[in-house]
Amino acid sequence: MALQAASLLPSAFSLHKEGKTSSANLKDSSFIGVALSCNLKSKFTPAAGNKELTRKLAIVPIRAQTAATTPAITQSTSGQKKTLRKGNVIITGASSGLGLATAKAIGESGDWHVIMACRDFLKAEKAAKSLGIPKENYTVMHLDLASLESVRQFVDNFRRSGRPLDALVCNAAVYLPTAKEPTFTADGFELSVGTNHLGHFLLSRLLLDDLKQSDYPQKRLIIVGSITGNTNTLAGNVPPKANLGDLRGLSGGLNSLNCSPMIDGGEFDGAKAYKDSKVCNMLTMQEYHRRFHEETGIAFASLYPGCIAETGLFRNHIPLFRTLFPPFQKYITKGYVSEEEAGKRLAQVVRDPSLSKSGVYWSWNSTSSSFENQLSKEASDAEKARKLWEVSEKLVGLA
Ligand code: LMG
Ligand code: NDP
Ligand code: PMR
Repeated sequence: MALQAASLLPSAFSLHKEGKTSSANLKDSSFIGVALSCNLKSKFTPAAGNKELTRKLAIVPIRAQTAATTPAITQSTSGQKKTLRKGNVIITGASSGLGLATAKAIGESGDWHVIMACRDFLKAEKAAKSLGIPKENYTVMHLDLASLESVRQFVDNFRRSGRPLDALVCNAAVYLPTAKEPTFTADGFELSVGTNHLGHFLLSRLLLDDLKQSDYPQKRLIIVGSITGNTNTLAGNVPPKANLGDLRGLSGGLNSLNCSPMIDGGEFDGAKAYKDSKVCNMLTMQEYHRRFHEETGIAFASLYPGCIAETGLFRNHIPLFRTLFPPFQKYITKGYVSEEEAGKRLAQVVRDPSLSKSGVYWSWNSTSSSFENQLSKEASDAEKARKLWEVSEKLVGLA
């Protein structure tokens, strides 16, 4: 299954983990300052004395607490329509599932242009056509998040298109629950965290300048999170649980050569790697908020759109799971949501004026009203978010 996943990605390669560092002998390193056992540690030691950073970190607390409902989706979006120019939104992974449903919800309205950033150009084109998204309302552009080079090329291509950027949705993800061995991105990062977190980290950092330059009244950067990364929920307590530990595996490059492919330095576990990547997504959103919201006015948000139990996300799970999971979510947990409904929810976070608050992790209740949800202790740990930001910057070549 690991090889099968890798073969979906032309630029990915597979490696076995003979050289993997045992997690046991790494357990004593401290989180702050990260005393790493991996031989890559010197490359990833955060720069000392960054005063500018310290200053920015001191401002704007996260306001993602509970309560405050907003009206249901269908009543909300109209308002400013006629007076605004067409908005432009990039959605990664818009060739299926949530991303595609969001592209449809936004693309059929006529007041937004959707840039579908996808690794499989033809699949995305076909999907957009078959859903009847009007041609003039979308463009498919190639983006493989499992390659930093591809991310940079995508940003260049987008800039050459001359479009302003008003919203960015980091949606794409892979989930490899049955993989026995890790697979890797073109740059040698474990595939789930490399794609879901690091690819998006570089993409969003590069596109932040474009968002800043937009003259659109509401500019947004959205990173899709999930309940399964939040250990303050039942779903987040299904083993294996997310846990980034002290980030020693990430600091070592997640490459399995001299370091663990897991963020916390442990044994490879595909389901955990996915959940860890979602924690990274939610931490990254908050770090963006702390660093850039006040200065730029951009609203940074994350969300859990509900359990969309039939998407391609589960393509690598065992057939029994794929059969039982949808009825389990529909009738037992009642967490199930259709792709269409989830797409409308994410579309709200992109363009609904009532969801313009920054630093929020949005969720929806059973009547489809949005509310500001509470993140788990780890997923709202500001110190971990800062550390994650700094290590990620180095891994993607930004620092
Ligand atoms: C880990 O296991 C794996 O180790 C890891 O590799 C990765 O895959 C990870 O998160 C993904 O999962 C965790 C998981 C594996 O184990 C558990 O969660 C432990 C508990 C499992 C116990 C399952 C019992 C479920 C009880 C729910 C209530 C049952 C009510 C039955 C009603 C029947 C009505 C006819 O677990 C799995 O992979 C198992 C798959 C679980 C999927 C959902 C389970 C559905 C349970 C049945 C619901 C049926 C719904 C209606 C359809 C009827 C068909 C019988
Ligand atoms: P899908 O598998 O349907 O969609 C994932 C998308 O990501 C696909 O378009 C896929 O492309 C794309 N993708 C994967 N790898 C890459 C890559 N290297 N470069 C570019 N694109 C890539 O899953 P979902 O729609 O369910 O997932 C979308 C988001 O929703 C994810 O962030 C997931 O974590 C989140 N989520 C999903 C939940 C659910 O219940 N399904 C619940 C909570 C959150 P391709 O079509 O080519 O495979
Ligand atoms: Mg979960 C209210 C309960 C609830 C919700 C909302 C989800 C969402 N799950 C819940 C409960 C349970 N799940 C329970 C009680 C079990 C044990 C039977 C269970 C199991 C389970 C498995 C094996 N659930 C899963 C898996 C997966 O492989 C999925 C996963 O972890 O993907 C990372 C998954 C999910 N459950 C969810 C959601 C939204 C997912 C998948 C998507 C995601 O987080 O992105």
